[in-house]
Amino acid sequence: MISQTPVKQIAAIHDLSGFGRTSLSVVIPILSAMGIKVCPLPTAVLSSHTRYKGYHFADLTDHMQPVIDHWKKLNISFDAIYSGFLGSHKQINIVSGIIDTFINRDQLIVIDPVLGDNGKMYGPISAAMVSEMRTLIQKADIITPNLTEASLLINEPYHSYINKEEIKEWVLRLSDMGPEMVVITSVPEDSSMNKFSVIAYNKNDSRFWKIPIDYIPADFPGTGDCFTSVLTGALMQGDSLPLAIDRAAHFISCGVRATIGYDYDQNQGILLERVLNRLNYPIPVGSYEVF
Ligand code: PXL
Repeated sequence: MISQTPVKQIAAIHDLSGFGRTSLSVVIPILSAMGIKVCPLPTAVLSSHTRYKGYHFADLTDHMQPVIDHWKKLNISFDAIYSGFLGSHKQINIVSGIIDTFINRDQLIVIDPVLGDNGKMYGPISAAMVSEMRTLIQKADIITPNLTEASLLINEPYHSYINKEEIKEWVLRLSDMGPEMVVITSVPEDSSMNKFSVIAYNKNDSRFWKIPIDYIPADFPGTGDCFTSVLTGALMQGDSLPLAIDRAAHFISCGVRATIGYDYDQNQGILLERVLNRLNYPIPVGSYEVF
C-alpha cells in the first residue's frame, strides 16, 4: 500500500510533444508550480506538436492499460483526473475506464475535449471520436471546450459569432449532458470579432459567469492546455469557479504579452518560463462578471 503524499496529486492523460509547448510539456510545469504532484500517463510521444511538418509520432495506446493496472496495484488514489488531446477512439474508452477505476469522492474530473478549432476538426479527429467524446464528458465534473468543440458536442452548426441567449442555451445543453461545470473559451463578444470572453456555468448554483479577455492577434499552440491546467490547479487549490477561470484567462494574457513583442516563431508557444512564477502571486482582483 502506497501512503498518500502530503500534496494533492493528479493523473494527467495527454501526449508528450518534445518541441513546442503543448500538452504534458505545459501541464506538468504549471501544475507543479501550483503545488500539485502530476502523475503523467502519456498517450503518445511526438518529436513536436502537429503544427510542425514531418513530426515523428509514437502511439502509446497499447501501453496505457498496463500503466493503469500497475497504478491500481500500487493502490494510488488521485485528487483529480485530467485528460486532453486523445489520438483515437480507443484512447477515449481507456480514459473512461481510468475514471471508473480510480473514482473516489471529492475527486475532480477535468476533460478538455480537444476536437478542433475555428470551425474545423483537427486532422486525426473523426466523427466517431466526436460521438465517443459526447459519452466521455458525461463523467466529467468540468469541461473546457472552445466554441468549435462546443458546437461539435451538441451537434449544432458552427458560426463564429453567437449571441448571449444562444451561448447560454449551448452551455445548458452541454451541462445537461453531465458535467457540473461548463467553461467555453474564445466566445466573441460581438460581431466585430475584436473582443472575446470565457463563459462559464455552474449547475450547483445555476450561475453563469463571463470573463472578458483582451484580444491579441496571435495564435500560439498550447494556450488551451495552459488555460485548462491553470484552471484545474486553481480549483484544486480551492478557488471558486469564476476566480479559477479569471486566474487562468489572465495568466494566458500575460503569457501572450510576454511573448508577442519578440520576432519569434509562434509555433513554439508562449514563453511559459517567463511567466510561470506568476502562478504564485497573491490572487489578483478579478475581472469576472455575472453573465
Ligand atoms: O495543444 C493541443 C495539442 C496537443 N497535442 C498535440 C498537438 C496540439 C496542438 O497542436 O499538436 C500533439
